[in-house]
Amino acid sequence: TPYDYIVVGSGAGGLVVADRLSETGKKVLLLERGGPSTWETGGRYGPTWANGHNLTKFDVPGLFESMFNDGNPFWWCKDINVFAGCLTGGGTSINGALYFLPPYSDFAPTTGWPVSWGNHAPYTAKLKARLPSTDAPSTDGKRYLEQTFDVAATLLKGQGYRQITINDNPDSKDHVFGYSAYNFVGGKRTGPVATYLRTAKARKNFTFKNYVYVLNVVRKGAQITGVKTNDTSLGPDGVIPLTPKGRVVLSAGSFGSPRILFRSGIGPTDMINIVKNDAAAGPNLPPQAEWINLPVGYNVSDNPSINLVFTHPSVDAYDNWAPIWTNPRPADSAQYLKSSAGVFAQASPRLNFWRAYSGSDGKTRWLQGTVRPGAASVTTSYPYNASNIFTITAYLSTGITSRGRIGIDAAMTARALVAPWFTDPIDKAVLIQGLNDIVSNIKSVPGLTLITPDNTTTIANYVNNYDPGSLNSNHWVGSNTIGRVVDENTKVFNTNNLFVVDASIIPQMPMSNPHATIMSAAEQGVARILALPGGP
Ligand code: 6FA
Ligand code: ABL
Repeated sequence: TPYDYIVVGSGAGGLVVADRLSETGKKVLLLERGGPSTWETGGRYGPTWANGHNLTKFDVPGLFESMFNDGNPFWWCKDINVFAGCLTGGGTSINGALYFLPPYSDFAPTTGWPVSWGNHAPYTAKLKARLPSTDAPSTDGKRYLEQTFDVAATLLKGQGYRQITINDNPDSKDHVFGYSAYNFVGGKRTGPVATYLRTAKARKNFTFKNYVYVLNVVRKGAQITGVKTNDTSLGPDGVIPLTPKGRVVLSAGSFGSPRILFRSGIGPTDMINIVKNDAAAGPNLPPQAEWINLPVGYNVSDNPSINLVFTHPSVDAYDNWAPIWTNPRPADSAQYLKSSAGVFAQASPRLNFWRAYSGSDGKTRWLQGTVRPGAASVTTSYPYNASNIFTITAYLSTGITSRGRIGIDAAMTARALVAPWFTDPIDKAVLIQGLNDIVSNIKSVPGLTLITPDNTTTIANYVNNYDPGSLNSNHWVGSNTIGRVVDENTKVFNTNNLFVVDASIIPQMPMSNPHATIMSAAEQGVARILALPGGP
C-alpha cells in the first residue's frame, strides 16, 4: 500500500519527524533497519540480575558503560566503521543520554544556519515539553557516586568557573559547570523512544517496521515514487510506493543518510561511481543523466576529544564499571530493582563544563568537558590505585574550523574518507591550551594526580601522539549540510519530495553532546515540511 510519508531511521531525528507527521492523520511509515531496544519496544536483552523486571540493557541507565565491552554487541551498525546505533531509537538507545538544551549559537547564522532558522526557541520548547531533562535522575532525588563531581568542581573553581544548573541557563557556556543533565525519566532511559515513538504508535495511521533496510529511494528524475528495501514481503522487489503527493524523509544518521543518497544517484560523482560498480546496487541507480551532483559527505565535523585520566583518594572508580552486567554491587542492583534509584539510575558522567577560547586566528572556539568515574584506558609509568581513577574528556566544539568527508568504500561500508579532526592546526593548538588549563592548578587540590599522561609526557606531546581514531566523539554532523545539500525546508536540492532530517543537516559542531540539538532541529524541520505546499 502507498504511504503519504515514509521516514527512514528511528533515531533522534526520525522519531520526532515520524511522530509529528503522524499527528496530521496522514499515512506514515517509519522504517528501521535494526531490531527492538527497550522492553517497551520488544527488546529482551537484559542482565540476569534484572530477570523478571522487564528491564533491558537499553532501559537501565547505569548499564551504559557495558555497551563498550559486551561479547555480542548487536546494536552497533556493522557497515559503519565508527560507533553508531542500529536499533529502535538509533543512537538514543545506546548513548550516554547527556541532554543539553541548545544555546542560541547552535542555530545561529554565524554557524552556517539559514537566517530563517535562527529562532530555535519555540521548537526547543516543544522538545522540552515532550522530553524533560534532569540532573538528579535517581527517583529518590539523591545524587550517587558524586566524588568525581566534588573533585572536579574544586579544580574548576580554582580556574574561575562557577556552578550553574546547566539546562536552566543554556546560553551560559563560558567558565561554567554543573551536574550532568540527562533525559532519563523515572530512573529509566526515556529519550524519543518512550515519548515520540510511543505517541506515534498509538495512532492508526502510523506504521513502524523493524529489520527493514532501505537501500535507495526510487525516483524518476526529481520525483521520488517510493523506497527500495531488502524486504520483498513489503512489495514487488521490496519497493514501497508513495502516494502521488507523498514524501520521503531520510533520518538514517550522518553516515546512513549519505549512503542512501549515493545509492539513489545523489551526491558527488566519485561516490555514485562506486555504487555503479557494485553488482547489487549498481542496477538500481537511475540513468547517469539523472544523477544529481551535490556535496553529500563534505563539510563534516565531529568534536576532537582527548581523555585525561586522574586519581584521587576520595574517588570510587566503581570498579571501572566492569562488573555491572554480570556481577553488580548487590546493594546497588537491589536498590535499582526496588525503586529505580541509586547508581543504576544514571549513566557514567557526573559533571560537565564549558569554556570559550579565542584562537590565534581571532575565532572563538568552545571547549566542553565531561567528568566520569573510571577510564577507557590508562597509559602511565606511575604506580596508581585503580580503584581511584577517573576521566576528564575535553571536547572542542562550536567554532572548530576542521572539516572532513564521509563516504563509502567498495564494500559499501560508510566511513570517514577524510578524518575531520585537526585538519586545521589551530583547533589542535586551542585544545592543547584547554587541556593545559584544566591541569594548571592541579597542585591546589590535595591528592589529585594526573596519571595519563604522566609526568614524563607533556600535554602537547600527548596530544600530538594521540591515536587519531581515538579523537572520535561520536558526534558526527554536516554530511548533508543545510544550504548545500538540503534547502532551508530540509528538501534535497533538485528533488521535488525528498527530505533529510537528522544530524547530517547540521552545518557545524553544536555546543554540547548533540542529541537535544538534533531533536530541536527535527521539530523545526518537520514543521517546515508540513508547512511546505504541494505535499499529501
Ligand atoms: N549524544 C548526546 O547528546 N549525548 C550523549 O550522551 C551521547 N552519547 C553517545 C554515545 O555514548 C555513543 C556511543 C554514540 C555512538 C553517540 C552518542 N551521542 C550522544 C550522539 C547521538 O546519539 C547522535 O548524535 C544521535 O543519535 C544522531 O541522531 P540521528 O537521528 O542523526 O541518527 P541515529 O544514528 O540516532 O539514527 C539513525 C537510525 O537510522 C538508526 O536507528 C539506524 O538503524 C537507522 N538506519 C540507518 N540506515 C538505515 C537504512 N538504510 N534503512 C533503515 N534504517 C536505517
Ligand atoms: C557522548 O556524547 C560520547 O559520544 C560518548 O563517547 C561518551 O561515552 C558519552 N557521551 C558519555 O559521556 C564514552 C564512554 O564513557 C567511554 O567509556 C567510551 O570509551 C567512549 O564513550 C567511546 O567513544
